[in-house]
Amino acid sequence: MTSTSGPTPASDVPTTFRLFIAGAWVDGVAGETFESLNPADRRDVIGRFQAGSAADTAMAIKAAETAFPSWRATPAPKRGEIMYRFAELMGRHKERLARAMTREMGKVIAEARGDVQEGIDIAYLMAGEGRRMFGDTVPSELPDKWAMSIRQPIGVAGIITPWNFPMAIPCWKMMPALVTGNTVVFKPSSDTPHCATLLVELMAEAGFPPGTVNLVTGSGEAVGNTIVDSPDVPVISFTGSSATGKSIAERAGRRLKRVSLELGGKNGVVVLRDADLELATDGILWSAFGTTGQRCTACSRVIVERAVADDLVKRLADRAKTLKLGYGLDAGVDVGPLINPGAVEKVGRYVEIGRGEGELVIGGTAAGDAALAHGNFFSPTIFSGIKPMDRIGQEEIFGPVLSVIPVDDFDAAITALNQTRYGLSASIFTRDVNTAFRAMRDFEAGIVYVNAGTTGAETHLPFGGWKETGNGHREAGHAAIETYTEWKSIYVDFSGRLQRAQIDNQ
Ligand code: UN1
Repeated sequence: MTSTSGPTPASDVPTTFRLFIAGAWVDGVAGETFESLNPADRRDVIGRFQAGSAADTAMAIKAAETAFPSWRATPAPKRGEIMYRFAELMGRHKERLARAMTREMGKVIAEARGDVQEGIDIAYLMAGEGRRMFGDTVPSELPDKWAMSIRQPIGVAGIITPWNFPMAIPCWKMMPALVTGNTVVFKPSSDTPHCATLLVELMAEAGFPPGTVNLVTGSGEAVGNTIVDSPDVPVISFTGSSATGKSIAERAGRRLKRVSLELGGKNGVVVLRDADLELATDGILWSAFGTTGQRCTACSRVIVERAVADDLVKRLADRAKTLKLGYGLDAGVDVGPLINPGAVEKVGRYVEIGRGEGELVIGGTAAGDAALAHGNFFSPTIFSGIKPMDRIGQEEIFGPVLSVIPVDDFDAAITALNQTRYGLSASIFTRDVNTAFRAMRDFEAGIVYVNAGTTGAETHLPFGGWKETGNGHREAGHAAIETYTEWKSIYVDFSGRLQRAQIDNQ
């Protein structure tokens, strides 16, 4: 195995990792591989990974189908026990997993530990779900008759995940899928195949039977599309861009598949004149520049009452200046790199757009420091004087770019907050309880925070957004179970005679 403690010298021969199909680690049939690089230092090759093909994916689907009948028949509490063991293993390996994550996708080590912890949390939650998975038992309208509903698994679940939460999000999806008795084909982002491999290694060690979890690394075209188009994968869960999500929904819609989508965001923080501005500054910086702005929940808009706008912008800029960019395993680093050079280019393009729309207060450049020259760094960037419908106030940038939008009053703030095609998370800083409740009622978002930033959702409440952030499904919490189960309503008549519902009970 390669080192996970820091960049490996370029001369090291990287390890080649494999696919996991039917309980065995195997090479892809085409024998092609791709590299995963450290975004903080692209000379550091983490490993080579199989560029899985349609044929590999078909084998993984077959393996998952074959494993389904006995996994479905395994009592849910027993499935939960395996999941519990997986959670324990993740806890034991937390530091190793977190360091590997920082190396592969860049988030600073404290946040990488949080990502692993989020995976552990959902694994424990779903392990317990094995003993709940509630249905309804209701009185029948007829005598000597029972009426109840149960949940049943759907079949093979296609799990297509992003790189920004490379352990938490796969766990959010795979744990509810598996505890409810589905089997899984897992296609991770090609930016984080190592994180995915480490997770699946631990899943195998925890005792998930062969074929219940299959890992196929490779491109969206070869692997993702094969999963989405396969008649043998009836449920798909995807987190990523709105463009890919729409295309998945269209393709899967042709086969009437169940599809759960978690897509873009343009999350706003409202700051009112009565707010604790120091607290608001803390919350905004954490949610705008944490994970280098690469969270679906990241704050990229601050909507502030004009009376305190200048004060807030100054506080944000003063503090943003002190944030240290660098390799997330190095002590004192606050902000890691972007995921790849394409992301640096995209953020740069938006900064150019922003220059034409408002005032650049701080940042705006790919980091020039020689020590960072081999990484995908971009400095924390703040624009002020942005109008609600400006492009940088509307489009998802997925980087460390914050737009400050001044408005006249609270009503204008609510209008601006809701003037977006997305609706994932939103927050308000105020000391007025009446205003806070109005915001809780009127913000068009799946997650609302009061006196906190837009990030930091916990795993036992539903996670997901309104409008173009998704298609109405939710991850995490009990809600996650809905995606992966079919309802079955069951009536048992023990009267010994034919009783006709809606007829004999009049
Ligand atoms: C994401 O960015 O897709 O609420 C997930 C949060 C994290 C999850 C973010 N718990 O910021």
